[in-house]
Amino acid sequence: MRDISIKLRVFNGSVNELAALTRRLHEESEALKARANSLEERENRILNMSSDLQEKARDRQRMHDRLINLEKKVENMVQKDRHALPSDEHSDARTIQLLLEEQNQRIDELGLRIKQQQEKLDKQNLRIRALQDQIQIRKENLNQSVVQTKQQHTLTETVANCHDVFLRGETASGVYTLQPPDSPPLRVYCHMTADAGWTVIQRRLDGSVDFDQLWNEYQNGFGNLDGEFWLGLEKMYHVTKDEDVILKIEMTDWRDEHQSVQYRVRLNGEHSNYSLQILESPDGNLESSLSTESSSLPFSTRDKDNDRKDDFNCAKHLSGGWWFSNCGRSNLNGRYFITPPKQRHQRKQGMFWKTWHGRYYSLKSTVMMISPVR
Ligand SMILES: [Ca+2]
Repeated sequence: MRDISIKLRVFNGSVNELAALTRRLHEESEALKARANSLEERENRILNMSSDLQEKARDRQRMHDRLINLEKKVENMVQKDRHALPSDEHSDARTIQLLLEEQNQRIDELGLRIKQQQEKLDKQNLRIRALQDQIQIRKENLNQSVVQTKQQHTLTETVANCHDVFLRGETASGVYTLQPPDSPPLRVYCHMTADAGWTVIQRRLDGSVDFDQLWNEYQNGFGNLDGEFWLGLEKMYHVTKDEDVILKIEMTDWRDEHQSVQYRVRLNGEHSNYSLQILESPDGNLESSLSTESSSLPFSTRDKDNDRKDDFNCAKHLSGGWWFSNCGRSNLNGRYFITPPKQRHQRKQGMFWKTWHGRYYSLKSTVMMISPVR
């Protein structure tokens, strides 16, 4: 029994071992099954992937084929094109090239011609400039001679007296230089009015200049043009030059009253001792102090007695120089008296105009002037 129980125990142990082994086998079998499943899944996936890849490979092949077809088509087309237009295009291109070459050649030629023309123009410009310089020089010379001619013309023909100065547009009284014909330039005082220029030949106003002078001084003139002066017989003659003039004499007395007389006269030259010829005189009493009995009255000074009184020297007896007739009518070149002298023989040496204030009244101021007859 013991054996049997031992055997049973052994058997039980074997059964237990078998059971364990069976469990292990079952577990292993399960694990193998799971692995097999997993492998199957993988295989399926790989199969799927493989078919995808195959599909893609086919697509790629199709694409490749299409590309090759396209390339062939393009090649054909290019070949066709090459063969289609060969001669025309080549000839056109050649023609165009030739045309371009010709154009270039022409442009080069034109450039050369332009350069030559430019050189010619430069030379002509230089010549023109030289000619312009010559013209300018001639112009300046011409202008200079025109100015000189004008000046000569002006001096010799037009500015013979103050009225000429007035006619040239000068309206201000003052000292001007005249250039009468055949005369040296003359400095004179011009008295300008609204309608005329007067050449002043004598002015007395303050006694600053001694008028008791000799022939030579009366011939050439003395005093100051801006103040008291006697222009001079020779200058008066050059200013009038054998032309009739208006002689105007303005006088002022010590009450500042004014008188004025006018004559149409001619002032003659040295050959007649600068005689005064009164051509026209108003009939008034005032004017009679300068009337002449004869055709003309020569000028007299103390050292040159040309008066009408044979046994008497008017200038010596009175004073200064004047167109004396018989001494007693007038003498505006007499002595200047601010206070009249008491002595009668002295008083008659003054500046007097007999038909205004008598021969013993010495005037305060006088102006004598001439202007051409208009
Ligand atoms: Ca005499």
